Amino acid sequence: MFACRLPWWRFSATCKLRQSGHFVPWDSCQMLSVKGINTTVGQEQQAGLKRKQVLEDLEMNLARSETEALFHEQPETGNPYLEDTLLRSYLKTHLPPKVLQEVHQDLERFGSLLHTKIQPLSWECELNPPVFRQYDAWGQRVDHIHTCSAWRRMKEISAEEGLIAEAYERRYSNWSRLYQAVKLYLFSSSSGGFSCPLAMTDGAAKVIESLGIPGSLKNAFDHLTTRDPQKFWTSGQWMTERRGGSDVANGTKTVARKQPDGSYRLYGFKWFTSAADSDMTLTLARIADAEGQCTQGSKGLSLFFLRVRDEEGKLNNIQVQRLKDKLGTRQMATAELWLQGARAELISAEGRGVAAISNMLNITRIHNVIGAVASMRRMVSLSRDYARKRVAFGKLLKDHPLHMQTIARMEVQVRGAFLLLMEIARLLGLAETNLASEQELLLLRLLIPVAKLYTGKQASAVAVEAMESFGGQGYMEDTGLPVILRDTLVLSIWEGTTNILSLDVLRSLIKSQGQVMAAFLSTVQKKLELASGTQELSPAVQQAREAIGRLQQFLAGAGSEQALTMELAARDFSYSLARIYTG
Ligand code: UCC
Repeated sequence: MFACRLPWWRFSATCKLRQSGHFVPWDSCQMLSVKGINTTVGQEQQAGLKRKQVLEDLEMNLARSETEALFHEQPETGNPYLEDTLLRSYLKTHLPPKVLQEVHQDLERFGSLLHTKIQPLSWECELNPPVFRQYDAWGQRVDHIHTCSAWRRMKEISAEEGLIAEAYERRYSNWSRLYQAVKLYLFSSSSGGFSCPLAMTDGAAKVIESLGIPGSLKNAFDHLTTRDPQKFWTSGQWMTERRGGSDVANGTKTVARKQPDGSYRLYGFKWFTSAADSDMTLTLARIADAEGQCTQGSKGLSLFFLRVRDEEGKLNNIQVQRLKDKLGTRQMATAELWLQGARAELISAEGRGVAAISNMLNITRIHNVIGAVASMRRMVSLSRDYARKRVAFGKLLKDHPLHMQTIARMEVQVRGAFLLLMEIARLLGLAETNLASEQELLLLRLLIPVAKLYTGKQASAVAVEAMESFGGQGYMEDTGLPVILRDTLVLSIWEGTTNILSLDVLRSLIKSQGQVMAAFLSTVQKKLELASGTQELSPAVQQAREAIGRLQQFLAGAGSEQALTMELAARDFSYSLARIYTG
């Protein structure tokens, strides 16, 4: 017995039908009850057979058509570059015409590749996460992390597309960094998690470059920045130990022992080592003196370079304890590693490890912003496409004002975050080509933590909101939407949590004696002038300028009470800066 499924406005009139495997619409139920009255037995049998046939035909067609009507239209996106009108208009407004011409062609080609070839690989990475095999069949310890072919292909594509190389070749001078950021932004949500090793690879290249590419690191730098997929290396960033990843100064226990040849051997336990299949890494350790004693705190930390495996693929006195069981980013191997005398090279001045690795941190934090903006863009694009196709309450979702208001609000978030990202990439490009003014350098220092902390949080909120715009479908694993949400949730955690980044905003303020704020406000003022067409000082900026003077006095005389006030205000203050700038 099956109840007929009726349109919602006819809920009151259900009927029953025997011996049917399908839902039968209301009209055919009625037909059954009207026919078959006042007939002879023979006629009735014949009529019965006929009716049965008609009914079966009807049932089949109607049942099929009703089932078809139940299907949801799949949301789709096309070439992500061509579809991104804000990106294209940004490039048109900012890039010199010749650069724009070349970049446009490459991005159009890359966008098409992402849409047709790379996106399917990304799904393969999700379905085939890394597998760790500790022993071989004969009991030998092998510690092998097996990655899928799609993941390995991502590595080749990254080299071929110059996703790291572009920033260091500087073919477009100060615009190279922005161009690289745009390619990474397009790649990010189709990368199957490969953006993570790329972030660290970029950070490692940046550290080596900032050290002047010493002879011993030239080979590594060349591998990190090559376009040859056979030679391309990725790097890890092993900062987190068992005591956690935020308080690096107190949490790092790894000891470095100097060897007669000047190299070091590292002993310790690294708790989160992302992309553990990387070729090399940068890591922090404490150098032991002749008595085996180490300096504690930040001043005892130095920065080391090491190869993860030798030429034969044998681990560098490293044992893999296990892979992490993560909520998201499951495509990528994050491992716990024992360093048991790993051979390493000291690359910072002794005790300057944190300052040296901060170059890496700033790059990976920018990559975090790239990931956040890219994931928001993808979710909102899918949501918009769905709204054009999906009918509810008798009309397309796009014709429901409240639904569209919700999408429009998300779109505003993405656009603001995107422009903030472009601004940071533009400033970094200027800094790397020695074209940045003092003010631009200060602004860059402030905007990196501000953007990281703000967009990391935005991305999760937008992902949740966008997921809701698909109704129950958004919650279904095989739509791929939950993967985006899971992977987005890490963005406010890794590379410095929201609070740690808020304190970094304070650090930049204190270290510059408030000068980062002066740079911030005068830039905001210029932008307001440009937008309004008047040179008049906006009252808000005027007030803020006066506040800066007070802030500088405050910083100069800050005691423990003021420090507490500042710490408690740090997060809201940082959020405000992000909102003002994106506004
Ligand atoms: O743990 C992680 C993974 C999480 C797991 C997620 C799940 C796995 C997912 C895997 C998927 C792929 S990631 C690692 C996250 N950790 C961080 O990002 C570090 C967070 N902590 C910080 O950022 C702290 O603020 C520290 C470590 C920087 C604080 O260290 P110190 O030593 O206490 O800091 P100081 O003394 O203030 O700074 C030391 C020097 C100073 O320079 P000098 O000595 O010249 O004055 C600072 O100005 O470093 C400089 N410095 C910076 N310079 C510190 N930070 C910066 C900066 N951001 N930019 C420039």
